[in-house]
Amino acid sequence: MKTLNVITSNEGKFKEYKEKLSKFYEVEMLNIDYPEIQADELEDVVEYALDDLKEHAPLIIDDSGLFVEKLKGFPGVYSSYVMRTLGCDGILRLLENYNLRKARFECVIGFIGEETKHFKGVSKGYITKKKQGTKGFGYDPIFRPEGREQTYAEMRTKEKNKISHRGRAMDGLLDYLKDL
Ligand code: ITT
Repeated sequence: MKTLNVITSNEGKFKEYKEKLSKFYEVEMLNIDYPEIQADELEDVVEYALDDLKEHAPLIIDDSGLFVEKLKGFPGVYSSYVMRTLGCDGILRLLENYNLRKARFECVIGFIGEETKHFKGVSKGYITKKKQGTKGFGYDPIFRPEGREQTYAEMRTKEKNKISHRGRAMDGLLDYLKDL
């Protein structure tokens, strides 16, 4: 079985990649630093980083973010910093006075195999009024996907992967790989 390196520092992301891709690949986590530029679009961050990582191919990197409508897309590309500083509680506080709580998660996978590709996945949903659930990672306890009663933190990895931004981006990747 071919090895696919997932370059990330985030164990939660890796668990999701492993759940969905290990049928097809030996999925390995490589926690190595790569340059992350500050850009308006996740795609640009991924594009820049890939250049530095070619020696580890075949590989994927993942840049994701939570975009809250009432906050004009914040934290978006700043999601990592905001998680470390304000956390889920900070987002809940910023939305304290709002009933309209639409948000979306975006994930861009950068892939280097025979060629370099991007795959994007989006999941729409809502920020809950309080934290719910203990599974998952990051903003999962405060994000309820559209059409569901549970937050991502109340779902098993397999269930989240069926509908999530990352799961959808992985569907694009798998679709591409099956045609090679
Ligand atoms: P990398 O090493 O892969 O870059 P990271 O945790 O810094 O790991 P990102 O910059 O892509 O990853 O993620 C931005 C923030 O959004 C970070 O705090 C994540 O925990 C959070 N996040 C990303 N995907 C998420 C998901 O599926 N559910 C909840 N939070 C998520």
